[in-house]
Amino acid sequence: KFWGTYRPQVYMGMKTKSPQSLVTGLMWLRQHERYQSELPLRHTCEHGDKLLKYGWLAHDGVNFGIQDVVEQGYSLRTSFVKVPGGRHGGEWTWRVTGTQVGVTGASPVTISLFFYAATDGQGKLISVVKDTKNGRYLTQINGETEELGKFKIIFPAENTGVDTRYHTVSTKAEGLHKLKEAALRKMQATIEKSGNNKDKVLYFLGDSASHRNPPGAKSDVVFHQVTLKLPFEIDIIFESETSSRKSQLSGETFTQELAQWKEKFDQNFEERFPLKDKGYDSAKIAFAKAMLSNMVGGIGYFYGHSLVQSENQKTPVKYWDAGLLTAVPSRSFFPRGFLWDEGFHQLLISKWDRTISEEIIEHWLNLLNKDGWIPREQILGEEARSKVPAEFVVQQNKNANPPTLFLAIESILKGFNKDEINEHDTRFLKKIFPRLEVWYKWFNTTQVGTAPFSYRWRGRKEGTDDELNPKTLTSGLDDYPRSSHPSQDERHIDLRCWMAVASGTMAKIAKVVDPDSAPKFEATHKLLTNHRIMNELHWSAEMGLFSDYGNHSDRVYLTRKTFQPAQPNQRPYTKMVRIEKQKPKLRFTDTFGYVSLFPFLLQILKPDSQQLTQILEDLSARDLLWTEYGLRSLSKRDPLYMKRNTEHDPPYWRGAVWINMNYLAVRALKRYSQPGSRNSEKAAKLYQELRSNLVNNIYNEYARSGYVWESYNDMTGKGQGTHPFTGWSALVVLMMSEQY
Ligand code: 6A9
Repeated sequence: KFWGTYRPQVYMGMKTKSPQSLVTGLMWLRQHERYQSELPLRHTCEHGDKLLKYGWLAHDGVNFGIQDVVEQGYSLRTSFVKVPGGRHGGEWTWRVTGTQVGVTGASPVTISLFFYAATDGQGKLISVVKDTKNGRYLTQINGETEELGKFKIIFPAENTGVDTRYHTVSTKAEGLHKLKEAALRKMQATIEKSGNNKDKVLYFLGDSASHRNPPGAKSDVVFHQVTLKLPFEIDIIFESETSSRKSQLSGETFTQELAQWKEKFDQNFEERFPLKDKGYDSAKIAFAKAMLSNMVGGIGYFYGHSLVQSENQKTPVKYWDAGLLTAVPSRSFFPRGFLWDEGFHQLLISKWDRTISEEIIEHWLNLLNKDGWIPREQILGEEARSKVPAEFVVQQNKNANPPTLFLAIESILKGFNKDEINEHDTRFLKKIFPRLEVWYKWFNTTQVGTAPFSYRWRGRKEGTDDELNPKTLTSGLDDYPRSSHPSQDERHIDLRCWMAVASGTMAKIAKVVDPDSAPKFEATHKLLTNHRIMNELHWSAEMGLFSDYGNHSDRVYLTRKTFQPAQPNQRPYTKMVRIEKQKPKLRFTDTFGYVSLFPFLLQILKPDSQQLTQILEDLSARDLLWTEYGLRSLSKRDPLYMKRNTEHDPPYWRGAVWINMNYLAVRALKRYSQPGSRNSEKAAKLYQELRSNLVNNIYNEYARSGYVWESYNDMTGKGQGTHPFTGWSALVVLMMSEQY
């Protein structure tokens, strides 16, 4: 697992799991195109590229992958196979296959592919170039880096059609976040005849280009430009000097090895997710395979440091440099690690390949600081930072995020052999336990509320009338309504439930690795799952729902007000501000939505409890949370349902259907449908309906739009927000296979 597609932010790229890794990648453009100011050169995954679809169809996280990238009029298939061996992390071959799609008889499209290799501050790359009648042809790159030793990247000539043109350039870039700029600097438009037309085409024309290398650049980059007509098939081979492989992995050998891996993948998939047995047709199974593959193929390796603000410092300080292997929520819009997303990701990944999950969990836990805190959003390295607006970069060291890694660990524990925990399992638990303990303690000291056994998310803005309801980014549910006036007296039911889960899992692990400490976790678990205490703190008897508590008024509104700046010569301006038509007071917030479901979602309620009966009844009410597309986040009858938070801030968790929460709901319904309780029949019925609503809608939207989405519209079922979002929305695979 040294080499991998650990650059999920680009359409196709590979690097090694090491700091200052050599990176390889692909850019492309369609020639003879009319374009305005922005050149249609594809590189990082962008909404603005408007691709019809892209993503892995098959990817096992280790050995191979097959991805389709579909553009208007043509598609590219990028596949790779890795080969272990040698002393430097193995070798690989990529294949790019171009196909024309759409109208038959249309004149063939001309594509330029730009393969590149780039260093990140260490190592060297030497181009081996041959001048041919088709241009300057880069036959191979000879390179060397600390961790790869000597290697070759070979560009075989087999697929040279008569019309194929070659160009190459060796250049420099300011860093890995500036590779596209480095390419564009060296590219020149020339006029070329094609048929009767004279068109603009873009080639590397060496040093006649107007721009020179930037000073002080730290990346060496070599580009291999191949310009050819569709259809085509091209291989690129990475060979290590220390490998012992006899035949080159290309051509027919590659075709065969790829087919073998694909077959194995299909078998493994069927074994782990038996979807045929569940009655799914081949289209839905292919969809599920793509979901898993994008989750696994979206794993990235990032290296760098967070910027952290603590109370003790005037300005943010650097966290230490560290590497992070992590799945990402979205390759296009947030290609980086998010703490609570990761727990959901690992629920799926651990069922595919437990060793990958274990490694990722260990990586995350290594980011704990001495206090026991893990930053919520991991923006590591220049490439990651280049995608984030400055105001989002700094992480606050008082801010939490749900400890969902416990869900993933719990799910991994379930897979253990109960009678005899083997050496591997014990080693894993021993490794993570001390870190989990510090993390758990951090929550139990910094995130507790004033009332005994209560918890409170930090990081809400106090004393502001800028927002309709001050956000709780830390909870992961951003603008989901909490008490209108944040204060010390608040208590949050979702955080309390997360801690109930955490204490339960801690107790289970402790029993294996540190039995003496188990009773204290068990005691906490007992307290946090005690119905009487939970009801006292959070059950709003008047409304019949679990609720947050705090200083709250539900009669708050945004209105436009005019302000006169201090300087008399400046013009008055207007702004939306919050006004209250009723003073806040300490009370239950009585909001019905995802947060009120937590004792059910995290299965803290006893199967026979009256509260569960109430929740199940409310779940199916169509004017509250139930929709044909899944459960919406906030009751349609809530005063803040689909309300903007500021004039610039549209509703996010105020109505939309989110898949992580729906996965927990489906999972809980399955558990509560076990016969023997008075709630089981109702739960069983809801389980079937909710599961099929979700699976059908996510699948239909994928078929319609080509993508999986961040959330789904509660009125139309349409995907919305960022895409592809094969983070937690990919949990649909577990719903299909009924693995919880
Ligand atoms: C904004 C914009 C190019 C928001 O999936 C990641 C998180 C979730 O953890 C959270 O629960 N998302 C959810 O409410 C996306 C957060 C993106 C923040 C970055 C910067 C990038 O501009």
